Amino acid sequence: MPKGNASNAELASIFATMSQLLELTGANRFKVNAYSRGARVIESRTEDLVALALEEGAKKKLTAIDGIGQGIAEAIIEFATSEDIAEHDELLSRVPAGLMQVLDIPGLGPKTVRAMWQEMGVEGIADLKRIIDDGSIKELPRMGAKTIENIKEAMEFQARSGGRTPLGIAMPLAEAVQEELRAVKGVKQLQFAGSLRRGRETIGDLDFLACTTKPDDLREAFCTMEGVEKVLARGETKSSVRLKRDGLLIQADLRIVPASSFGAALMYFTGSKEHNVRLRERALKHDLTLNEYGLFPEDDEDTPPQSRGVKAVASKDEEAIYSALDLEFVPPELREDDPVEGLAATGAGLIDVSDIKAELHAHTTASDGRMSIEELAGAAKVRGFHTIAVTDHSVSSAIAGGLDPDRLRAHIDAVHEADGRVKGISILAGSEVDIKPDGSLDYDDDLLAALDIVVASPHSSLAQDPKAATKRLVSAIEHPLVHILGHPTGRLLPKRAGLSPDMSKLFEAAAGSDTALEINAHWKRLDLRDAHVRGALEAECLIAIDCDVHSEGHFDNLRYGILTGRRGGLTPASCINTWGKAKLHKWLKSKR
Ligand code: DGT
Ligand code: CA
Ligand code: CA
Ligand code: ZN
Repeated sequence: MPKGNASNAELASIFATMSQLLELTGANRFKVNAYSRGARVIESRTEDLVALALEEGAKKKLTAIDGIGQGIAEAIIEFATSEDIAEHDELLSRVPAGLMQVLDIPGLGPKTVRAMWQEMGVEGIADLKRIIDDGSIKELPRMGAKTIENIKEAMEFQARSGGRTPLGIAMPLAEAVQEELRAVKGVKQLQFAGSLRRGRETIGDLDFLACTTKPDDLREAFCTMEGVEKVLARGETKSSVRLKRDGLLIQADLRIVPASSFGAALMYFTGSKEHNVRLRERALKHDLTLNEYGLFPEDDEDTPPQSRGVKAVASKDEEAIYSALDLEFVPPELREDDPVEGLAATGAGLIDVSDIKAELHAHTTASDGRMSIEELAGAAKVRGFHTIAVTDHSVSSAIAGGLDPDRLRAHIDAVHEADGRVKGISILAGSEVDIKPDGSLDYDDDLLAALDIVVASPHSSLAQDPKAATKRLVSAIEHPLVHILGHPTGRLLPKRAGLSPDMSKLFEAAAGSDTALEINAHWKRLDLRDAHVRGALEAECLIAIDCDVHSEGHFDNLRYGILTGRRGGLTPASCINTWGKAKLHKWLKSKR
């Protein structure tokens, strides 16, 4: 598919990115410089190079331009004809996406960022913040107090550029604020609402609701709490602040409402807008009117009922309002669309964090994880899991320390040996095996058959065209030795879209071959995403929710995977991680 409307600027930015990626991966200077020069040259040209690349004798015409060599000319032609550059995809798959944000911090060059990544395991802003906070950043060369101070300043500045905040960043921040404000004298109720309560994958702003006997105190606490950079509004019922914490800049609203209408306000400000609209329509059909103060009898007056002392039919809690509308309670995660349909399909018995009994996608120090087999097993045991699967990377993921067949054989023995030694949890020998662009797997069948569990995931060529991506993923799903398709699209929030296969074909294949589809719980992935989960369930697929553990903290991302599952209507029965040990192991063995 020719990319007819791509501009020189777009092309230039790809080459500039590639140059940075090359530098981060430690490529030689010549190539790094050639690409960055190429980017500048491309940007400065007035003729349309993408169009030129589709002409007869394109290569000759392109290399005739000073600053464009063979390699770059070929890449431009590849871009013009196929819409992507394989080398670009390959580089993107090797470098953690968060690292580019670190590189974007003013004053941080590729050399320093590479050292942070390779020597301290920094993969994004949160990691950088961690090594600054615990002081380990000082171990890097030329890292004095002044430099560190500058980096901190710059991180805050970068965060200002804004955009929507990933769920996994917004949630801990909102919970911290919630806890602080609940401790303020007079506060009876305080709860975040909005998209965060609905568990959306990204969050625009934070919405808090409160009931208090001392509104002045709460307003004061809100407007002066840690990190408030600017008070945008400070009214009777609504205050707004710009909040800056941990390098993140986000707006937060606080609404103080009467205790008698807390439920109605919580419902209104949880949204979504669409859900509210449906509820109001439904109210009208019942001769009722619904607003943020309550559900009232409809009487055709212009003045709102609450200001005329009209008694609400329901207002104090959400349950009562749904019930007065003849609806079951709709969990916030399902409040995106029609309340009746949404609920009728899946309202009761949605999955919960406490249902999860196994982690089936985890890495150790054998590839790019931070924990040994024993440490991983210990962390899983603490969480009450009956099973942990060790699934290190396969040989193609070289940058992630992927195991060649000999190392994998030794690793299988080490895992089985640990399983015999460690009591109270079952440790499975597995692999996160790369699905190559053509759909073949990274190990031969004999080796795969020696594994207790196989998670097959795409890591490279993630800009592949949809048809090829569908074929690739379907063949992995249908491979008789594969148990789980890991992070099916390979997307990374917020920027990398990942593969866009025909999902219905994937669902059909997965249901037909009894292969589970993963919800990767890392907040950067959430892949399957909510809508995909719903589709998969409609096709009667099995779902796995896994944390893709690389370090102990990753286990805590489980809640984001659960929220995503709930948004898709997931119940425990369809999620293999909730099954008892005997059932899970029997299912695993059915593919051996
Ligand atoms: P966000 O912040 O962009 O991630 O998304 P939300 O859903 O948190 O939206 P936000 O913060 O603009 O408003 C919070 C909730 O308030 C929203 O989900 C529904 C409710 N709401 C806000 N504005 C309107 C409106 O104009 N009509 C209705 N029906 N509801 C609204
Ligand atoms: Ca919001
Ligand atoms: Ca808001
Ligand atoms: Zn993984």
